[in-house]
Amino acid sequence: MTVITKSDKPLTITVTGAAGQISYSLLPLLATGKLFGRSQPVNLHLLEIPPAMSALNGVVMELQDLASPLLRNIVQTSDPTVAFRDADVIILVGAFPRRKGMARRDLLSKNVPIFTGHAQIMADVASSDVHILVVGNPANTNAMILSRAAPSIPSRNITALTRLDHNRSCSLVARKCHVTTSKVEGVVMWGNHSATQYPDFTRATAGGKPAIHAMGGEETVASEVIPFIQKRGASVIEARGASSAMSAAQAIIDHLQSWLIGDDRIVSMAVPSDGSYGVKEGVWFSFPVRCLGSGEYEIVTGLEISAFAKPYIDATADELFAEREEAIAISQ
Ligand code: NAX
Repeated sequence: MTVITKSDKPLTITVTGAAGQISYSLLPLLATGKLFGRSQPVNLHLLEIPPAMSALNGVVMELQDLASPLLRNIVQTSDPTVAFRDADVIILVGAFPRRKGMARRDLLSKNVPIFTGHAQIMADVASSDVHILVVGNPANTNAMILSRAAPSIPSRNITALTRLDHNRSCSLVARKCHVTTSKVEGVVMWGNHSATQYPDFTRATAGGKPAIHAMGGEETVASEVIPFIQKRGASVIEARGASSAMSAAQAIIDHLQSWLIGDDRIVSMAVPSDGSYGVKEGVWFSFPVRCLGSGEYEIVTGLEISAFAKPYIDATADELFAEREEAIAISQ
């Protein structure tokens, strides 16, 4: 994928759930070159459900009022065929929200048809080299369902967002070790974007020195630090009365920049498992990845998995396989 063109040809980015709160933080970043740089024009195709079209119209007015020279064409629509046509990059933010008291199966039963329907349309009308990021929850399993429903799209071109969890962990290390986040390396986010996610600080360094002692040692990491990260989303909701949006939007930009442009650092992305670390194929699992540029990546293999880490990785893999079974049963 040639994502940075020297020509004046705009890249087309489709965003679903475009009138929602993450998109409200994300769209200005896309429109002003924070993803592909200030010489790459973009078209924005914005998809919403019919009841949200009026709100979307307001968002579009604001996008126009940004007066960004990079923003060429804006399409606002409730028709996925229009939204996905010729898309180079698709960011799937729109999803049925989890309501109070809703079991995970209920959430899956609402989202499986949405992602299945979108997948088939994308396969037909998007660019032949489209790259798709799934954000809407349950993100890992939505990505799996999407891939099954659109076998003509290479599964490597479909990833799900765990970069927010990764960024939360890097920021925590930086705060504990009194360094800037640019000095933090080696954090890995394993597994599902859910409460079973495993933020792994085993190899984390701050300014080149192991961070684990400043984090309180293994016992404190287990009893306080890992739950702190796993519950961070819930803490934001409790404090703000709304879920993470600004940080989610930035994580989307970070994920896409690493994936599509390249990154020297090892980052975390949910990608189709290739069997690495004993995680069987069939689920989108967050692994440490090295992004090679132009949408190419490789899972970093050979990291030692300690006796401390293994039960966490197994638990989040088990959850993803259980979700996979439920989602497939719903789709049949
Ligand atoms: P909002 O409820 O503010 O926005 C979602 C928007 O999606 C709404 O405007 C809704 O009308 C639209 N929508 C619903 N069904 C649609 C469909 N079939 N086609 C197009 N649009 C549709 O939620 P927001 O806070 O923006 O969060 C969006 C999603 O991101 C949620 O599923 C949320 O759980 C998920 N998140 C995922 C994260 C991750 O790291 N993977 C972190 C942030 C966030 O929690």
